[in-house]
Amino acid sequence: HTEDWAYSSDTEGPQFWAYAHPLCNGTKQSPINIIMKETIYNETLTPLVPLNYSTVFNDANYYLANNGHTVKLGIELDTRVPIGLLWRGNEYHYHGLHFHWGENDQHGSEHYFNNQSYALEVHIVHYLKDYGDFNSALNYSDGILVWSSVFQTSNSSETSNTPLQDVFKSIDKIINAENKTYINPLPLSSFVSENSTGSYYHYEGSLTSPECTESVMWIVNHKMISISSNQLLSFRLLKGRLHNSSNSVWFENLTNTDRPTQPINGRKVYTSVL
Ligand code: SG4
Ligand code: ZN
Repeated sequence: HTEDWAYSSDTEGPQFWAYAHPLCNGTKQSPINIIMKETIYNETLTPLVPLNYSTVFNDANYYLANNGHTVKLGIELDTRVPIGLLWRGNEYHYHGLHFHWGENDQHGSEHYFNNQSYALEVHIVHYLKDYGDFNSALNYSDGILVWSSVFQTSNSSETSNTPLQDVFKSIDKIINAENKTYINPLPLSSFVSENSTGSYYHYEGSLTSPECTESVMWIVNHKMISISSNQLLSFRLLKGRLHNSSNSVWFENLTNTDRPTQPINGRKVYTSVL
């Protein structure tokens, strides 16, 4: 086994991650299947307060990059303006955003709702500002907050997602690992379902890829975002990194970039939705 990891492979897929990345065998892993009727209403789950989520930084460079494992959105900002959110008295700052998708519209999201996977999931990754930076925050059980939205497709053209059209049509330009392309500035709020700061599920878990660190406060929106089937097609053409195993070398097909759901191990899933 190598340090390298992949989503689909004989020797580097999710069932082998723990050999080189032992935290992936932990008891608070992500993603999970959210069974809605088993979630527990909790009145302390107050609405998230986004900071600069609607701001378009016209002076910044916004880009999409294929890092060999996912498509990532990066923002190159000159000035240090806080982008992030307030939640339960803590300030979390934006670290990055990426997607998980599947080979067809019925599969791809990492979190399941009532045993059902959906076409796409976006993760907006934040770290608790008081811990200094992303890497330091990984040392604390509440260090990272991932705000997640699941996308649902339909074949009707009315469901095409206009705010994200520019993002989706640029995926064609980053088919190979390490490709990068600049896109028009857009607000981060485009990646969150509308009016959803107050209705979400919350549980404590991990990063969903190696090192699988158990430091994530998960916030999974209740409301899904709509997207047309066509807008998803180019995700499925993406290529990952060059992988090596004992007797072969290959470019990973970057689809089904979802880790299987993990055991709940007695954890509680809370909801702000009455
Ligand atoms: C994927 O491996 C992404 O490539 C990583 O993003 C991401 O790490 C990692 O998943 C874990 O994040 O929200 N799915 S997750 O738990 O965003 C981070 C990048 O490396 C830190 C850009
Ligand atoms: Zn993710």
